[in-house]
Amino acid sequence: MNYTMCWLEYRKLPENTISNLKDWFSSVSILESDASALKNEIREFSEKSLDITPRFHSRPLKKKKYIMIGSLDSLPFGIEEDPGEEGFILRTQNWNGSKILVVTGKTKRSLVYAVFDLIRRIRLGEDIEKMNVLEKPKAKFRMLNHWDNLDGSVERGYAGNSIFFKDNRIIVNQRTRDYARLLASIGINGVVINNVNVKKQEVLLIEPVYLKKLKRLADLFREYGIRLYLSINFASPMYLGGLDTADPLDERVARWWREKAREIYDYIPDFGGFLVKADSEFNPGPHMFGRDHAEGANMLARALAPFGGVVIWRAFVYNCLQDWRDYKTDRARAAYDNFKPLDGKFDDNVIVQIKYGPMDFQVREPVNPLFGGLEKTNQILELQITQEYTGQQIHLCFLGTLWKEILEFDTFAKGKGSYVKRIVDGTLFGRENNGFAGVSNVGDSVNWTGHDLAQANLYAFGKLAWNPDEDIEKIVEDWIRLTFGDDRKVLENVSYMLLKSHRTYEKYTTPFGLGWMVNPGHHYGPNPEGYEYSKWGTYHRANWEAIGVDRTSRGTGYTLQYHSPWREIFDDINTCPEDLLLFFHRVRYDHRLKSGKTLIQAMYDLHFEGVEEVEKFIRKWEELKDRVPYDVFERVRERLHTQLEHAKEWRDVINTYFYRRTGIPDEKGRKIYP
Ligand code: BDP
Repeated sequence: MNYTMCWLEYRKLPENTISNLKDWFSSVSILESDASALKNEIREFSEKSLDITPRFHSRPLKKKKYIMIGSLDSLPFGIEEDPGEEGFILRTQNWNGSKILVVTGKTKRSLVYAVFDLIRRIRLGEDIEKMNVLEKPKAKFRMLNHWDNLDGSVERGYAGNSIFFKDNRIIVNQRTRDYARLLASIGINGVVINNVNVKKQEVLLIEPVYLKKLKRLADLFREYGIRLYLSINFASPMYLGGLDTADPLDERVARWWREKAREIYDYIPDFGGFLVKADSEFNPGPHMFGRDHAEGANMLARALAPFGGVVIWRAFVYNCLQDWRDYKTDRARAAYDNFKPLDGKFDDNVIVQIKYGPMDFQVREPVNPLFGGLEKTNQILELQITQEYTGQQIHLCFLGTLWKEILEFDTFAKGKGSYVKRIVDGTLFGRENNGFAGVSNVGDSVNWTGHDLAQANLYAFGKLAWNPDEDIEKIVEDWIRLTFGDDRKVLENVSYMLLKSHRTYEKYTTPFGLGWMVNPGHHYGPNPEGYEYSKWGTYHRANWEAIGVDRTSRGTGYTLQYHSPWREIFDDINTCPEDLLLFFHRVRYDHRLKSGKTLIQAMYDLHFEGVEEVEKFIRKWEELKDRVPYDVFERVRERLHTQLEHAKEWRDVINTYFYRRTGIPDEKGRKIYP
């Protein structure tokens, strides 16, 4: 094996812990047939962490202490609580003269989750004798989206090549299994393996040549409770079926999709469904045929419905060639303008997948007003785990803190308490088919994520999707301890770095909700006007006296897409949260912030501060030499140094830009341009 196992790296536990656990793990009774994934995991853990090889039995035992694993139906006694379809119970109790740790749930998938959770708890030091856990995931869909191309490249991938594709072939190997283990251990239950941009030459993925191998992949995923999904090209009936249209209301098109669905399900009976990027950034969609998104999505949904599949339809729809001369055009409005009128028109097995903000995964954006705007539509919150605009896994940027803020945002859709997390878990509007999607940050690099510490983003995504109420500090702490062991110093320093890193990145790049000052195309590194005069533009319209787009009711009207009191709060420059000030308002550089500083001075200060914080991260990391594995230490250290260099570049380019625009010098007399 030439890659690490991230938080599943089972290291030997301390001797006293081992002696307490040996009895429990030496014989394990598994009342399920076909439990190889469970057995493998228990064996792997026991051998590596406890130095024993467990024996498996298919019946209850006569033994003082042991672990009994089985679905609720298979247990020789009743259990009152209802763990739901995917939840589980871990409980130590007396039964039939033995002390047993019962590991149970309703479904195969729930048992997988239970076993991973048991191992996790033990590794974190929980007492097996006192185990009493009932866990249920809050949201039904907990998915990863891979933007992997069939040729093996990964769109916006910063961790090497695809783990699923190489030279137009599908890979199924030990690494695929290990990936499934990683995902199951954090509760992910669905994976879209191919890019949302399905190029013409990639439509073949839903043809038998590929379905045979996809079946093998799906079989492997299934052992870990993961369903396979595919991105499709809306015009497939034209490319593959020889039709002259892909009009969703044309019966020939609908029939083609019905037959295609049947064919796919013949190979993969529990196929999850389709992810569709339609009428967006040159991808075909129903608009091409004069139909709307609901008509497009429902047609596909009806083809999948007989087999239990879903259509996940992305709300990332905007005019990417907007006319930048037109002051009224505002990309921020696009998702809401496109989808709000369709609320209630989607079938039950359609889910609209919405990016967290109205633009495109900037370092900070307001929460997309479709959350709270849509009441009668299933919704998935789309987050970007891959760090496209947040440092491309060269910069340390832990995103869990940002995601937590998004989830805790109160939309006021049904009055106070209408949090985003209650929308995505389905409870606010009483919807079942809701959840989370994260654009994966994984590739075939040795550590899966390029930056070793970016593994924390993947981990935190899964944990928040399972339970958005969990404290982000706790998630970080667990990840560090599972990954690096129990060294206090490591815990202290790494959690300091992770929890601060997003703010730090924001400070030296684009604070105040500005976003976008990146190099066009690849999106790395500073370029203050990179998108300013571009057809793909998103504009800040800086001149000598002010910057920002007026998105208030007096401007583009974007604030009106929010419920009260947000529309009023965002509308007023005095109440608008300052970290989103330039998203909502056009602001003079001499505008006084709450701190008493002018906007321009705060801009300078934040950029200097951001760089100083990176310097501090480096000091914190240096202290961990010999406390974390040598190769990890070196890899992270190297990236931190690159980050520092690039953070300085950001600071200098952005500060110089503002200095030259305004002619206002830094009050503190620091050197602004190199
Ligand atoms: C943008 C990416 C682009 C994706 C697009 C999307 O730059 O590569 O195709 O989002 O989400 O962030 O469809």
